Amino acid sequence: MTAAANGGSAYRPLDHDSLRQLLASLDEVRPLLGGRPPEWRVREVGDGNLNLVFFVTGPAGSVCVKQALPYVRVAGPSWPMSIDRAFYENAYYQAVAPHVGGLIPRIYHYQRELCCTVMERLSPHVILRLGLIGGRYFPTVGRDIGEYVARASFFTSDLALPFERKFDGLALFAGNKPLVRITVDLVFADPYRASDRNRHTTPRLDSQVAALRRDGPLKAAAARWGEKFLCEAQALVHGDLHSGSVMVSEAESRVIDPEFAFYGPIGFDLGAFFGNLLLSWYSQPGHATAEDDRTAYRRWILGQAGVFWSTFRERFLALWAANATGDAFPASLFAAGSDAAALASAREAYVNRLFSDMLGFAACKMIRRIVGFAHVADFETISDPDRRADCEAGALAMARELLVRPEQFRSMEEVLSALPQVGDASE
Ligand code: SR1
Ligand code: MG
Repeated sequence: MTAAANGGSAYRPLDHDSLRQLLASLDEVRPLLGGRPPEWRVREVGDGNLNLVFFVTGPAGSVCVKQALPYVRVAGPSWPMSIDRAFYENAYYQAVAPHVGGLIPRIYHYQRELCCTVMERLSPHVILRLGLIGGRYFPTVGRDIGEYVARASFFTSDLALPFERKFDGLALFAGNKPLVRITVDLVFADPYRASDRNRHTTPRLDSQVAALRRDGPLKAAAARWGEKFLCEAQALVHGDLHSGSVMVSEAESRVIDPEFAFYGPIGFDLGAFFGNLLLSWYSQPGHATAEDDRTAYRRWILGQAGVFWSTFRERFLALWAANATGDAFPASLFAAGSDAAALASAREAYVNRLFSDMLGFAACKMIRRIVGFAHVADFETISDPDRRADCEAGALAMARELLVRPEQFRSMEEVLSALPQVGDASE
């Protein structure tokens, strides 16, 4: 039994009627919907890999309900999956809520036996990934997510916490093993070996994928990042912070879906977001039309990637300067004015390591979305397979550079200037 074990017997997947009944029993939710339960319109809208997601609308408003299924939704019951992930998602939201303000949805109710969460229905927000495919502009997203990762990771790290509290968090989230297992297999192992779960755009990418699975230096680099993922319990991380886990409007952004949460490297969250921006950038030629070749849009994506990193860096350092309350780098060691330079340089070194970590994890995330089990709509919605393969091949080549020649990339400028110029044959 884990700390999260839900007892099991009361669990059942929700349907429209049982969901209405559940919501009708919740004093905090009924007024949000208004009217009477038979008037509430229920729609199942989940399009992710794992869960059921419902929108429920009444005369007064609507809510979103997410329920964990006892299997991987996209695979079906042949791939069982722990429903305790809803517990960890809720525990993560609780842990970061005091620090991230309005950057997560409001949680109205968590129902432990049913493994479901009733939360704010975000509107007019859309999933960032879909917005990027549509070529839409979200002016605050890079800044918002940079701020989010800085706050959520700093305040759960040893830089801010006494180790006893950090150890409590470690012990709690250590139970989220089945979700960490997914990442260990699907991100750091399967893409580099034969697995029935893998697929790629065939036959166009056959030779590139075969080469990748014979590429010793690439596999060793990916394995080193896999080891870091398991070994470096730096902070409580979201664990799956791709562009499908961010909802955006033109005015703001919210982070959703933290069911993969665990204590891991901060760079894993940074890399998930950054890597998915790069995937979007590589996919853009596949979404070009006669009216919009997406050149300007690609520039905007890279601009957001830059803002994301610079906001994270600046905010993380500022939080550290103002809240050095943890057992790592204790403030009492650096109390004298003469210690300031050494401390500043240690802090710079810390964030520089996070930059390298972001790039390594981003590369692993890019590769798994092209040759592994779970692909991304950025590429999957490009219907011409030749066009799709061209976009994917470019992303794979860049990911390989990031993994095998990391010394080339000490700054965001160096990363962005390594991207093929628009119009390049190598693009
Ligand atoms: C079996 S779940 C596949 C993927 O979906 C989630 O979004 C995670 O990224 C996971 O690896
Ligand atoms: Mg998810």
